[in-house]
Amino acid sequence: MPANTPHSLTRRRFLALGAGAAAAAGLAACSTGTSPATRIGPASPAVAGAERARRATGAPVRQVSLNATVGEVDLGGTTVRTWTFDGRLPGKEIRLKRGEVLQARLSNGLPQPTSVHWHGIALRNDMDGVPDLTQAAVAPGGQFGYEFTVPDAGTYFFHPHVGVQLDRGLYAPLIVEDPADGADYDTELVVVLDDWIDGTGTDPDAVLAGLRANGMSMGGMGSMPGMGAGAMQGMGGTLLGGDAGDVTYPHLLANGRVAAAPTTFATRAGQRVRVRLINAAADTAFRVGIPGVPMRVTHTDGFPVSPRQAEAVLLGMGERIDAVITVPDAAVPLLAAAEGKDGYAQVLVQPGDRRAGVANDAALATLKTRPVLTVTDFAAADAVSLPEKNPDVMHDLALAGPSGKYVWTINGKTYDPKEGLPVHQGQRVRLRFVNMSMMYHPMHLHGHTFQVRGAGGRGPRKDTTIVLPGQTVEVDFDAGNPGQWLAHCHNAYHGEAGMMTIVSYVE
Ligand SMILES: [Cu+2]
Repeated sequence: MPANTPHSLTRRRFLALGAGAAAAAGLAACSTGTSPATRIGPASPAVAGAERARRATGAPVRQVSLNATVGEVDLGGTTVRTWTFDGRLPGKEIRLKRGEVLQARLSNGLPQPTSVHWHGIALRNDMDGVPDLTQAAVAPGGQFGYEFTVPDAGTYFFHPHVGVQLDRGLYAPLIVEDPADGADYDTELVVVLDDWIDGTGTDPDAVLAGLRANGMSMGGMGSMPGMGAGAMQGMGGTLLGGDAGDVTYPHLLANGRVAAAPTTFATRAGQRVRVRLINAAADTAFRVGIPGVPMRVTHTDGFPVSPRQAEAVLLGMGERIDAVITVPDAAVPLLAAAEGKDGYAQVLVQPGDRRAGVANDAALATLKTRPVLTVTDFAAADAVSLPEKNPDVMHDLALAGPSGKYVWTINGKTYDPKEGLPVHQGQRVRLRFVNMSMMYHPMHLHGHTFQVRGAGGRGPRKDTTIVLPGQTVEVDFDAGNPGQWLAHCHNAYHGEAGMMTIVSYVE
């Protein structure tokens, strides 16, 4: 089915068509369990062995503490009570060099169990932060010590992997520097994007409960606040091919601030700035650009691509893009427009004492008329492109939901920690994401960076990639990091409503 399925199709009808297509393709037969007895679990010697192989003797150790806490945060004129790391939004950036060791002590001051997942890092499995799969959740008042080597440079972030805690304020950048960094830029700007609802009279747990209570009527028919972005705000004209989201957010944030009270990046005209864009939202994709200022895109999800000039880029939830800009002789807004929804966030790029107003409708309108580069426009740099090889194993992940209930499935099932897609160490693995639903899904694989297979062969290296409605996306990776790894939708509500499975290394 084409990605531009007519919007007049109802979700239910589309699902019926999707089910038929799946049966025709034989997808119904593809679900495969892995027995816990044969699994290479987080405590396996193979996991410790992989970490030893990554760690150089005498590798520097960087120590940080993370206190998950409840408190008030000012979003820029609006104060909300929420959950953050150490009272900051975003949390304090962690920055280290490739090959260094991160020791992070998490203290849980929240009323719920929590964990930290180090999004995009090919780390040891027992430090991946997935409760019941790689560790026990950290109870309220409890602590956990994370320790792992960071093998690859790039732009990453971290967040809990419990419930919909990601949709509170528990996130921060994790930047891994490469010795060659800085050759083509003078300074850096890290921009974390978010959609915000917590502490505005509701919270993410209540939003999820509302979606579940509304079931099939989600998508704008319900009367509950917080729901209905898809139907109410632009089924048409988006890059997402269908519903833009399940939740209507009162605020959109860049580096913790609403557009009306943005942060300012003080710089100088002519400076080359490496902009590290991170989408930490739960249910919102962003179209990002600086009207009139071209961006030279250099990395997707931390890994280098053949550089491309872009006027705008699309970031789904969990995705990152690095781009170099040259600061003009005028203040300009870096705009992040919520794709298919209303609203935007911004950071002001301000050379010297040049003043900028907040972005106006004209600047936003300009952004929305410019070409947008998406995953299909990028190819991995030669140095990180996987060598051509036929896959040793292929797994289909049929993405569907919801029908009747607010449930999102992979291969007809909701997440079951005992089920998985078996792989063996050393295999070339191909995952095929087959989207049978009306909504896009940013699909994320833990512990690996796959290579998207583009129409012309080799696409970019990524750990999160958007799969549009009706689309099939193939990704390849080499199974070189033993353990149990989630593969899931990075829409926090979809993941929690079932759309997660496990890439399961087995003996
Ligand atoms: Cu999804």
